[in-house]
Amino acid sequence: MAHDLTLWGVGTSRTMRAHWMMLELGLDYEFHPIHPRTAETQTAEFNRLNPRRKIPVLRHGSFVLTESGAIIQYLSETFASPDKVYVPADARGRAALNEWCYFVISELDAASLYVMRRHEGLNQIYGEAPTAVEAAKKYFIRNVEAMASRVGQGNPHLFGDRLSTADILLMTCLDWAASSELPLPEPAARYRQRVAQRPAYQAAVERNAAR
Ligand SMILES: N[C@@H](CCC(=O)N[C@@H](CS)C(=O)NCC(=O)O)C(=O)O
Repeated sequence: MAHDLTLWGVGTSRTMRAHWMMLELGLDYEFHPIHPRTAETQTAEFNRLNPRRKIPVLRHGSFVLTESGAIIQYLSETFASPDKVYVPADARGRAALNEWCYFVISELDAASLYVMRRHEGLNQIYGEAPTAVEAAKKYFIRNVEAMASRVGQGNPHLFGDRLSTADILLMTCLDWAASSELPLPEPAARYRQRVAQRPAYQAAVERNAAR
């Protein structure tokens, strides 16, 4: 492995983000196809990597990083060549990119989709909360509708011709929403279809399904 990169985790929207960025950047990496809440995330070795016992986890040499958003940002900045992934050099460019990233991670992922996941699919751990689930669904729909006018105005991606960390975050949330049967406004559905044509996206879907 030229870059000594190792990734732990498969099978979820958050692990998909890390595989996808690796493949967009053409990186060769070792990966451990471990799933959440399994014996593999409870070992002493994994606990040293991430005491929260969550995936994904990236190791680059001796540097260990958790949090899918931080992982893809680190990879994009460390390995990007300008033709592959959009990485702005100036403060306003970075701020505009961060605006999207923080919006997707906080409003679409943490405050909406993850609330639904915790209290529907994982209710044996986090408890039943039908009112919170209903409110999270409505909150997701409201936020996606509000952002829909800003996707795909003549551009294939959020920031023009090139893919960015924000696209990977948004796309994985739109896929997550679609698999939860949440309605997507037309511009968001078209954006999703367009981005899904990328070969690295398709390769990442396959890798993220590894057992
Ligand atoms: N904010 C974290 C969330 C990581 C996370 O919750 N990962 C899930 C799989 S998608 C997990 O490992 N869950 C294990 C658990 O809940 O104990 C990220 O984006 O990486």
